Amino acid sequence: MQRDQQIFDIIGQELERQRHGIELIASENFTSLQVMQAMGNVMTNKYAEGYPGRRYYGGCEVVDLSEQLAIDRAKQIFGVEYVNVQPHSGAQANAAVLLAILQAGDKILGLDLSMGGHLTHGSAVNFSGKLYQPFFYGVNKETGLVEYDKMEEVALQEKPKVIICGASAYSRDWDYARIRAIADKVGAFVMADIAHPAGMIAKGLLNSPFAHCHFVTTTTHKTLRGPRGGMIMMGKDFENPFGLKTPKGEVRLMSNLLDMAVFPGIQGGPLEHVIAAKAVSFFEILSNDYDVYARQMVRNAQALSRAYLEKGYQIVSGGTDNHLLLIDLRNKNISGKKAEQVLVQADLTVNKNMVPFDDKSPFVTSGIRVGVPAVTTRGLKEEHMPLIVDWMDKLLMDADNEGTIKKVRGEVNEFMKQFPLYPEMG
Ligand code: DSN
Repeated sequence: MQRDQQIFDIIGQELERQRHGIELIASENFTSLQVMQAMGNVMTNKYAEGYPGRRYYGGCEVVDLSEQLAIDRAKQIFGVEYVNVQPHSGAQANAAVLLAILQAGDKILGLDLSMGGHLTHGSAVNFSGKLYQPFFYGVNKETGLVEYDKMEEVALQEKPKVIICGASAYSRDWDYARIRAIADKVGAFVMADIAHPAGMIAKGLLNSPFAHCHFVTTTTHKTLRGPRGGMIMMGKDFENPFGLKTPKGEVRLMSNLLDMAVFPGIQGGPLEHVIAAKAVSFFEILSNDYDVYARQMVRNAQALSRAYLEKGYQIVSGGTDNHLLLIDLRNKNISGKKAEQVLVQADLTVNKNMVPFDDKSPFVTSGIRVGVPAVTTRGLKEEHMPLIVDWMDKLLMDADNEGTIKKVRGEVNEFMKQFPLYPEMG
């Protein structure tokens, strides 16, 4: 077969882009080389619908080993009883949990997307807002903190079947015990989506959701630094409350319902090559190196936060407990869209983001979201965070000056040479 040089050249360009820039998108990271190597393997050739030991195809005895290893390692990391490593993404993981516990039209309660929530927590443009009836809680206008009183008020009024906590742009920890107490008052399940802070939770640096939330979902590629994918967990399995039984009359456990919701509910064949790479990343998370990494992420985020505050930037909630910051640019007279554009031109990659009570559209926004998982993997430490803020401030305060953009881009590219990325790739 002739080599497809065109696409490999494009992949090479992406490698160079990642090497030269400062990656500050809070949901991105750089996997290890061995995670990537495991992802590009012969298991992509294998159909394995079903689960280890109970598949719908022959020849699954080897992929069973790697999927079981991924499950066992994830159980060890989080100290949980149930793990499903097959969801192709965090959105799929959330879809499977909702499919397992809800009927069409049921009420769900999540954090408003415009306040930091996620599309799959009830947004009108997503399956979660179309199939189910969504209600929302938000954050306080003054403090930027989740309003648990409002969550309780809406829960008592609407009696949702599930309360969803977790966010895409919220820099503070969650009170899972309080959420469970609210859910118990109305007989709701609790689903925690820890896609963003999972890495810190894995190492005990943030509150653990597992004792309080019935279901916990995550992605594997953000702070967990694995391949792109999703995962569902339960601290403890339990008898399904819907009275569903097997054909032999045995009561199905919740784990059976979740497995069935992933396959055949919403997915077909699992991506066994990606599951092998998930297993590798879990192996890495169990190491001391990852412990050091997780702690450095928190230190870097806090150093970044201090540097922004010193330059007069407004951080929603005033700071961070995790790996990200949401910056409200309204006092700096620049939109999120314009900020993203000028920063990206200088190889500082961020994403524009709505801030709570934003008066601009999601296409323009008043803020940017900034995160440290990727720069921490590159090896940047606390002392480097003020440098990043200095460059950003120069760009944002002089956004139409091509000369400033060119100068900062040159400095950024030169600076990042100290932090090699995938040197093995040449
Ligand atoms: N796209 C993810 C993020 O950037 O946070 C959420 O799905």
